[in-house]
Amino acid sequence: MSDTISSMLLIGIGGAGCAMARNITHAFGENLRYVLTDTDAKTGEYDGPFVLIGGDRLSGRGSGGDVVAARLAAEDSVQALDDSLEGIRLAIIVTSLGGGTGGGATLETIKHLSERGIPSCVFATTPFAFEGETRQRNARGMMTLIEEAASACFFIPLDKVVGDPESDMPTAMRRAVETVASGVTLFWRLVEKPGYIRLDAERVRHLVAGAGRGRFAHVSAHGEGRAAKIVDDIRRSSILLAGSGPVTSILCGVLAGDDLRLSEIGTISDGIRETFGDKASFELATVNDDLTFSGRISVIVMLFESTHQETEEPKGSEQARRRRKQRAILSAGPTGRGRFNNSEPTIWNGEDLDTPTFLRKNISLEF
Ligand SMILES: Nc1nc2c(ncn2[C@@H]2O[C@H](COP(=O)(O)OP(=O)(O)OP(=O)(O)O)[C@@H](O)[C@H]2O)c(=O)[nH]1
Ligand SMILES: [Mg+2]
Repeated sequence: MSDTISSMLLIGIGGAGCAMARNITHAFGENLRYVLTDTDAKTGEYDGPFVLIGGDRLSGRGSGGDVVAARLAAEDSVQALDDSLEGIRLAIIVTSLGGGTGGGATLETIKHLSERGIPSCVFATTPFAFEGETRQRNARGMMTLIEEAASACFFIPLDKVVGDPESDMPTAMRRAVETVASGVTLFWRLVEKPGYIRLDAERVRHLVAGAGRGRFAHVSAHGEGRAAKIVDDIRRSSILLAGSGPVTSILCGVLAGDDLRLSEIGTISDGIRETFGDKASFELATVNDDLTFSGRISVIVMLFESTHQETEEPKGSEQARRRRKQRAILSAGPTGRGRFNNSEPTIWNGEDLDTPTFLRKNISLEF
């Protein structure tokens, strides 16, 4: 265990989100700062720190899939998280979109943390196709809002995590929780465990600031040619390949025992850069832990497409809001009169009516 108190907090939100968070704390196996939060009191029946949200409103029965009720519930009681925030510089939120609490309470939690200067990095699963359109729509709506509020977010489609359509439902659900949880556990190890190329919570805080929506996957291999196998899996990963624009920054974490060879690190980092573009900024971190990884290499990959703004300014903060407002005014301003450039302006009562109303009246648009 690291000898300093961690400045990273894991927050599980909603039924499935808390199940993932519990899985991560067990897999990590040592002290990991975490808190679980749900509108459903049953989630708190397990060991560990738990905050019931919306007790007065929802009486501990869950939101019944109602995102708005969950948002209001979280608004009422999100302050109860403050006891867990002492010394915290970065929050890692795990949740599942599709129900009410995972979406609604996550958004309010991100905003609350942001007001306290704590950036959030969110790992959220999106529903299986078989769950139906209502849950899919619920999830899609919240993805946009979470992306806007969080420093960085990764949406992980459950269908792609499980892969095998022949899985029965309990197996698929269990495998999904385990897969997402093991990825986040590896990320946690990368930050909290010593390695030759270190990544600490402060560096991650810097990296995720303003990073926006990213893609996240992890792969493992052992035996002869393990580094090449990892590159093969990464090249075939449907989650990593599902981007809409060029990758601008890459974080690659390599976790292995002391038998990790330099040539293997080279194979993995070259393979990733060749696959996702060698113009992207590339950050590598390693963990050498013989007990956990002997004979095996695990790699986590985070890809971002946004123009990376390394800013210490949490997205929901007052400065960030002011800056966005300013940007909105600047970017929405007229750039010329286009094809009407040579025509007479329409002046009425001393005002140029060709200028958009919001600019004439000096109304700022809040994006
Ligand atoms: N992997 C896995 N996913 C689950 C499980 N239960 C639910 N989910 C997923 O998580 C999404 C959200 O479901 P819940 O966690 O039950 O919902 P909630 O966030 O607690 O919200 P409410 O109960 O509606 O207040 C679902 O749409 C599923 O995609 C589970 O046991 N395993
Ligand atoms: Mg629930």
